[in-house]
Amino acid sequence: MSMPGSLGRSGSSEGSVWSLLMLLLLSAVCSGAPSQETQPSPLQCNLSPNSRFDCAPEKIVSKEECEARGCCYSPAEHNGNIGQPWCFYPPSYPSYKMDNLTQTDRGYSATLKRSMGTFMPRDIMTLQLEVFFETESRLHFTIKDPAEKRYEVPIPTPQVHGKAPNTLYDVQFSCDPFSLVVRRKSTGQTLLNTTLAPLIFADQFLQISTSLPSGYLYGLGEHYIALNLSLQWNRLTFWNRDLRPSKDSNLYGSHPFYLSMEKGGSAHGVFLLNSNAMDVLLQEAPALTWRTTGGILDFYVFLGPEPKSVIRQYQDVIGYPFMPPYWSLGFHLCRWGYSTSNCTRQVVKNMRDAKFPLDVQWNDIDYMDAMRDFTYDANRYGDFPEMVKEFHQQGMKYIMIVDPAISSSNTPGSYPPYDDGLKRGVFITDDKGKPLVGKVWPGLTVFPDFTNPETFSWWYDMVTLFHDQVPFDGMWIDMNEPSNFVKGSVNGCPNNELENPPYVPGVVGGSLSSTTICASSQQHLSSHYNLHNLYGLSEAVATYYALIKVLKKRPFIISRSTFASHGHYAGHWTGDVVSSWEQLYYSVPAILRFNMFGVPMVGADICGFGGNTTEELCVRWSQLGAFYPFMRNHNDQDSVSQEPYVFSGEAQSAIKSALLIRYTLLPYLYTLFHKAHSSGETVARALFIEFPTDPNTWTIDRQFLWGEALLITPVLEQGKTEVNAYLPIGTWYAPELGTGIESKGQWMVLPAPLDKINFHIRGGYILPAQMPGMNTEESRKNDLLLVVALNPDGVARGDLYWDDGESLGTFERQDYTHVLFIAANNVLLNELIRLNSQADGLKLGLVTVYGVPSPPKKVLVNGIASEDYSYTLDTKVLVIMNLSLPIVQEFVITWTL
Ligand code: MIG
Repeated sequence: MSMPGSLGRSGSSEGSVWSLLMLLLLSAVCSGAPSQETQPSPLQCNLSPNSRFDCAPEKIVSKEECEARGCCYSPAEHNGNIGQPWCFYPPSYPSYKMDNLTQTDRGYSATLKRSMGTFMPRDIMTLQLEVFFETESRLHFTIKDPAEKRYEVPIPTPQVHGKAPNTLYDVQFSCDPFSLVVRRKSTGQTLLNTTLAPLIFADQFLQISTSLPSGYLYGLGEHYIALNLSLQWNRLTFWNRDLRPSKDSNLYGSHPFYLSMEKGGSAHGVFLLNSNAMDVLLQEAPALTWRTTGGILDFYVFLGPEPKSVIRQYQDVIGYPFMPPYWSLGFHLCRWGYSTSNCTRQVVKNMRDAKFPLDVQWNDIDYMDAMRDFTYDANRYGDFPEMVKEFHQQGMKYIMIVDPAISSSNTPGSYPPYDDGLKRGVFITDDKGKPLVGKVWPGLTVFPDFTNPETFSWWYDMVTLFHDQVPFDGMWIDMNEPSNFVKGSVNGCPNNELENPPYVPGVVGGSLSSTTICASSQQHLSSHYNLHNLYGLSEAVATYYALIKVLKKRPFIISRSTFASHGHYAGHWTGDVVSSWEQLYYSVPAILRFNMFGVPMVGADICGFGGNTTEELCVRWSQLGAFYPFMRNHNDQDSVSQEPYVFSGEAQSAIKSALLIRYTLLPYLYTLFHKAHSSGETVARALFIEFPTDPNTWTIDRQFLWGEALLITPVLEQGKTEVNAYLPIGTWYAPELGTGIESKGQWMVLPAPLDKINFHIRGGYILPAQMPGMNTEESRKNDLLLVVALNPDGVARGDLYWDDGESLGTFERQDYTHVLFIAANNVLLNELIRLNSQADGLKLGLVTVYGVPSPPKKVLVNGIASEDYSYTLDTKVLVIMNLSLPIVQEFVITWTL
């Protein structure tokens, strides 16, 4: 059914009649002159503070300057990080007028014209609007300069022909001033409404504002901020930067995507595909303003309606996450300052001796010869290759750091990465066309331009040559904002419009070249001004393709800098977090946000990177970190040691128990990563995503879920031995208690002594688990365990995804095993969805059933009575042992009550 206002249908006669009517209506509006032009009236300046949009975004203006712009002036007190604007647009401020709205085979197209310029230089007076009804739940629209091609973000997006026959949205336009309104048909809720403030589209300043349906807004990373974003005059800046996580700062990555909750628990998302330096302004109207400094306006709107669908629909555009190797879900250990290979060996040995699981040992820049990429120090790391091979023999993997900046001050002929790169023209150039020279760890450096195809093949060659010597398993790419120890370059930057744009977003340092290279430096695809925010992504993509060819196995890459679509290629760690309780807490919203961005492989440096940790902090951080999708303890060179084995016996056993819980749950975690890879699900999941109809969950960011079935409640404060937990509606089993808690959605205080991380299993779910080992090579051979958490009806379901854990494209080639587990009516059975030989040796050893109301009279395994079980009356837990059931064969386990 076409609803009034819908322009979404053209197929049925009803649709076309309606569209025709709308067109008539629109043209009528467009030809009529608006009242304020026929009769000039005094400015309407009596707008409520929340409805004021900044008319002086680029500088502080006086009353006179403000009024000369045709704007209203009213000084106010400062609150929030930017405060309400003193100079703001009156409703009559000139904007674009829409003409020639026509139907196309993909949606609509129209011309937007402005007759008067703004206060910004080089307004583009005529624009082209294209609206694409791409899918039922995805609307796409662009606003561009029809006369001159402008920079567009070079990431692959779906190419859709034709127009979705039915849509969850409708779009309405008004002509003068131009605005666009997107509504959800089912509820009539307005999702996007650009009427609130004028559209500005100047060469280096593009601004569009929209209303929001509620104050519940998420996303817009990377920032050091709570999960639910504050709308109190908040400014979020996007310009990738090497900066330890701190408030009101642009950090390492840019993800211009938000998710907004609507009344009733529906959600929608908006993605602005634009990589220029950008600010997003939030105010309590509630409203959001995008301000970007170049490119085009390229918007996607995702209608959900569930938050989960919004996130999947976003990933339909940017790409689903890569499938990680199984070993990468184990524990990773790193530190800056392992000065020799023997020192690194000793760390591994200490871990073994103290019986901590460890899958991946890492090295920081210490291994390098004079801190140069693709070299190793002949004295301190002379037996580097042997060290890595030894780790492999112990069932472990190895990862080392690589920085993008290439040392440029070597004797010619002595350092191939530079000599070869120079010959092949792979470096970013300055205004004279010469490689731009900055300074990073090795001293003078140049910066590879990963938007150049030649750089891809040069990078592949360097990675290959190094891997021929040192058989590493993955790469850690740091400093790729790109970070630079000098501003711009050793010669500074030229004075031009790219270095000093008319509007500089709220970047730390006040200048685009602060801690990075000159904005006007030149890359293959465009200026660095346009491409800066893609530097880390482009390095990740080059590294991904290099590793596929070199390893012929799944690449594993952890990158500091990221942009939308990063998760398709690599993971992320949250950079130089400080060892503090505050940073411990903020790591939770950070991890949850990256999961919403399609980067599920994410973690913070456990125990903190900068500064000295304490034993208590490190224990709590390890407990939380055991539930980061990416679990790595990493430390700065000057801080006190924080490897698990340096602490007291009590602390060590607390950390060990958290690690063993993680290792036990790895089959579940791996299955979640498969779901992320195959269908865009989140791994670490915010509560509101799973329970969107419960508004209590909308602000929770001190707890989170793994998938649907595991609720994690870490201690995030010093000295606490209790923790507040919200249990959403349902049954929740704490493993040590057994008995389920029936919650209607309520807060509880849980005991949380130092040796305990609280987690709950959700009734109705079955988790695949496995006996832990000292690494995943060991654990993958152990017996499987099933944790069956019955709901009040005695029902539960779950599944296991299994493959060889490292080959490329196992899912795509269908070379995997997928088994469903179903419990109902006192029967547990499996259903074999797909089998491959990898799961052949895998046996189910033990089943734990939570929520069995009374003692079983007998237990049958495949029809044969078994005595190998125990039942505990006060916990209502049934444990069935010594099973030895091949997972690739059907089984039936029955308990008769
Ligand atoms: O300028 O390689 O965020 O994890 O230990 C510092 C040394 C460079 C920053 C990374 C950090 C790493 C450090 N690096």
